[in-house]
Amino acid sequence: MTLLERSVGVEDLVLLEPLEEKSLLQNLQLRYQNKEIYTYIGNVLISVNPYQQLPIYGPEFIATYRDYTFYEQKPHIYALANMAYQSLRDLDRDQCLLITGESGAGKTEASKLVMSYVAAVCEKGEQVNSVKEQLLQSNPVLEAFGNAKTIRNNNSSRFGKYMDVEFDFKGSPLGGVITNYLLEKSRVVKQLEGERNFHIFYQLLAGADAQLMKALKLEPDVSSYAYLNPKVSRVDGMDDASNFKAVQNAMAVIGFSEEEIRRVLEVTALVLKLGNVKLRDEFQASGVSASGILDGKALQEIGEMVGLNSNDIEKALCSRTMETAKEKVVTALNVIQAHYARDALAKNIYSRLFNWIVNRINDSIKVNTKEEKKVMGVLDIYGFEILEDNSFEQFVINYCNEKLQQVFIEMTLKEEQEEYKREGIPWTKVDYFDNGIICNLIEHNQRGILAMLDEECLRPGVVSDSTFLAKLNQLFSKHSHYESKVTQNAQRQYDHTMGLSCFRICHYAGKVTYSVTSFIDKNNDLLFRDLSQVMWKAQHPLLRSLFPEGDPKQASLKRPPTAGTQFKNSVSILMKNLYAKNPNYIRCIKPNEQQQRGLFSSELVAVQARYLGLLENVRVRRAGYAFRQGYGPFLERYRLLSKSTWPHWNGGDREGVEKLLGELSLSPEEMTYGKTKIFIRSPKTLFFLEEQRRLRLQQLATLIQKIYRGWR
Ligand code: AOV
Ligand code: MG
Repeated sequence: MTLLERSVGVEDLVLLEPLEEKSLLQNLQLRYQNKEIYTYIGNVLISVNPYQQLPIYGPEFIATYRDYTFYEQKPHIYALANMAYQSLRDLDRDQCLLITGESGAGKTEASKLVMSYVAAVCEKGEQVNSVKEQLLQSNPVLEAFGNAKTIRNNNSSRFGKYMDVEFDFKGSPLGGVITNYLLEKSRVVKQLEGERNFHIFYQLLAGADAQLMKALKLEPDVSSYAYLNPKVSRVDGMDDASNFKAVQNAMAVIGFSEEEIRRVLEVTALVLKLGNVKLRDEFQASGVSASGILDGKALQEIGEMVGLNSNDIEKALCSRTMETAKEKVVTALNVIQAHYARDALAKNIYSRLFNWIVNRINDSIKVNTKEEKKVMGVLDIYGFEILEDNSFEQFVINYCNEKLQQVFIEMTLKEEQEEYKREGIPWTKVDYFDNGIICNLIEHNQRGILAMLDEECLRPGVVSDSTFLAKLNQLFSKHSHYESKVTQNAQRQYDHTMGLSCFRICHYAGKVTYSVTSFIDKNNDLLFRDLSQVMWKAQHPLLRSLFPEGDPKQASLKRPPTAGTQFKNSVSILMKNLYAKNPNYIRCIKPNEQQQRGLFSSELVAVQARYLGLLENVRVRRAGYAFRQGYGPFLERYRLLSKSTWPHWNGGDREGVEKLLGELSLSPEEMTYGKTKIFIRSPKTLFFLEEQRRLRLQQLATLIQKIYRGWR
């Protein structure tokens, strides 16, 4: 164990003196500059993104960490993975790994490191190896379809992912289940400046061979496609062409047939082509504005590829059928509405394709045995986002992070409490900021923002984003975590940074101003029936299967829940799942906005440290006993400090520790003897022990040198 190495800061922030934000940041910075990216708060791992490949991963390091307990080696993600895996295998406790942090902080990389660690240490065997491969290969596939270059991260996950890996009694993986959360589908049709669409589009154009390009009727030039931003066709250090091969290969390993892979690529190509379907104004004889196809080539190609009559697609894009009990009324869409319908269709096809891919992977990795399973869940979800313009997507992403923070607070306290109980030590209550009030503001069944949004979406009559906002302003004007221009007006506190169509939530991680524009639309997430019906008519089996509601026999289907409600429900299932497991935390930190190695911006890290509640976390950990360790490892480390235990000790571990500490004449309030662990109250005592140990080692080294010289 090397808990204290002065030159690189403390390895466990619990040992920080004095305990304040400044020293915490200095410590992280010092470690970062020494390429020590991992630091603990007790059993919570903090990871600062190095933005460079450090020589600390791979088989050699895995071999080291698998043989030691948590504190015996330098802090490392392998140590955390090992602790989780061992307690799953040996103690039969289902585990979950919660990886949090903002965009680009290193969550996805962390989840991959954990998975590769577990894959490396579990048992080998043909069957197991094939399951492992499938689980590992799901990553490149999901990243190709669900990740994109954003301003913050060249490989940003644009969906949330929770993966349960299931193991047998020996700890060998049997398979798993992936749950995905709300893909950011608006990216399909529009990206911010400097950002790209999902990787797969560029991979396809760069990597498909001539034959495939011909079959899909694609051109390699990114600028040929309206949905792709030609200014950022490439990403530094990312080889789209070779990634395309890797993705196809990964799909094959998972078990996609050649035909399935081909179908997936056809649907992907279809989305690209939809963007090139240009529409134009047309006027009907009555003078009503309508629309039509400007250039039929893209539409023609789509029709041929998926077995649809291009006139049928045109009709569905340019008009809308309203059905009442008695009659059907067809209204023409103007060119803006028709473009809107086209984009809605593209987004829907793509996000449904993504869900289909996740389900297809799940079919392959599904566990079919009835025998008892042990589960390790790994959560890698999009981080808290504060953009210049925040919309519905940021609202749900931040809501999810708010919930995760709640889990974190409750579970760290709970775990602390339970450990005390297990060890037979009295527990004293700790005060902390409870973000339940913010969660409630958003999710309360009758009076939460999501419920208000649903009420507006389902209410007959004229509804709009502004009627929704008016409702919020009326209901929450006095809420301590809600602000808007109107409510601020009432208090005569003008805030010129906030527009009239905005509301602001004081999240645990900071204030975020949301623009309500499109909230109703995005929550409704409805696709005109004309579009789903025409898609269902396609001969293309995959495309057709994505639009079951287009089947006329399904005409009376109930309206699906709104996007917000679906999200809330899946978050609630996720929470239940997490609460049922033993949590392990990885708190990822982004050291700079430039995505550059070696740069550590204290201001940026300070903000993250605050909202990750690092200081609070250390306080909770120190409120009772700052440090605890099993009697065995503790004795091993410090026994050289006592004559009774050095050089030989033949008694039990606990007696050894009692003898040792007794001899050092430390104050008795400083420590408590638990059932299996020694608990030490203040870090100072540990500093003292460490210092004594260092001096003793020096003494011993000098002694050995003397003896050695004497020999010569
Ligand atoms: P994220 O998952 O937290 O962001 P990533 O895991 O994608 O962030 O990390 C962003 C980039 O940082 C990676 O592509 C790597 O280049 C680099 N990186 C992260 N961790 C490491 C590491 N341990 N070693 C080397 N490089 C690393 V987001 O999905 O955007 O919320 O939404
Ligand atoms: Mg990610």
